[in-house]
Amino acid sequence: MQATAIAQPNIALIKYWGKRDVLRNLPAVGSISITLSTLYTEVSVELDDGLPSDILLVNGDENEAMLGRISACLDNVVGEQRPRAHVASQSNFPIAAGLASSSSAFAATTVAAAGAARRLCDTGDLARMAGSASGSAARSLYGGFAELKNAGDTINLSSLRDVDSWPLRVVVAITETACKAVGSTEAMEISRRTSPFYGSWIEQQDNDLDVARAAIAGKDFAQLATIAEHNCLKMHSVMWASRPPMVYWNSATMRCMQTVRQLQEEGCNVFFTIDAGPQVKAICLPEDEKNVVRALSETPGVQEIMTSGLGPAARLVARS
Ligand code: 2P0
Repeated sequence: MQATAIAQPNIALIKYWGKRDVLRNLPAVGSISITLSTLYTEVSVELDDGLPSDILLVNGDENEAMLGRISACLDNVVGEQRPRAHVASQSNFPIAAGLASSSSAFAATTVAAAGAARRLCDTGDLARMAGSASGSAARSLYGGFAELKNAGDTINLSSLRDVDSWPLRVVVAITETACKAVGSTEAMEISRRTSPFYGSWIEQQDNDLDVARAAIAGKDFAQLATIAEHNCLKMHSVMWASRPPMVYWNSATMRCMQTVRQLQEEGCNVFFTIDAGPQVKAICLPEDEKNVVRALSETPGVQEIMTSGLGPAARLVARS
């Protein structure tokens, strides 16, 4: 039994950072994201009674490091008594480098595993299963703008806007393609245990979510820009003040932020966000994309530019 799914990574505008239940992987805060269009991960899962153990190929190479999390994700979706699986994952962008590759990889794995097992689930169930594998993956079960609500004993996802109703553009400035030194899962726990700012980060999140939700409902770009940058910088302040400090930025990351500030001063509708990695994502209105691409390409230290619109939800593409 085999199935293939495609998922696009999502970028949080109001960030998830910190867990309230590590075992069940429940986030400590809600988050709001946009799902991208041009970046994607395709995962095929083949359940095979004859296999002695799970096998994972990432971009054609066997990958032991991620195998444990992928096997746990399959156990959760298919059941622990399941046949072993051959899993092959292919992404068209650098992985484990702060480009949200785990969001698309675990969303696609969840959908492909449910498809291979012929398990019927609604989107909310798939999102909860993807989220227990990787928190951000839950949001890639939705296209366009999505919100992850952190209420009660579980997570609930909802769509805030569909893909076409506010066609923002995302310009990604790649400043480094090597894998990050500390993964998000571990870094979040270091922040929770040691950052003096962690408590106020958690306390203020509901307000940031309210402001961003209203900005998205009203297509208020300026309001979304202000709250998204503020939320991003607060998350990085929590990281910087952790022990050991976690600084994901490099000098080109800073220069990209200055480029975005300069563009804003020139009247460009653009704002930045940065995740657990050194890449800068500049979100802009379509009419400003050309200027944003030009300015970021000319910024010293930028190795590559990727552009994207908003994209669709994770989906099954083949089953046999
Ligand atoms: C986010 N990030 O909201 C935040 C912003 C990175 C910075 O979600 O431990 O891979 O697998 O649940 O989802 C990256 O963390 O963490 C992340 P786990 P995940 O997009």
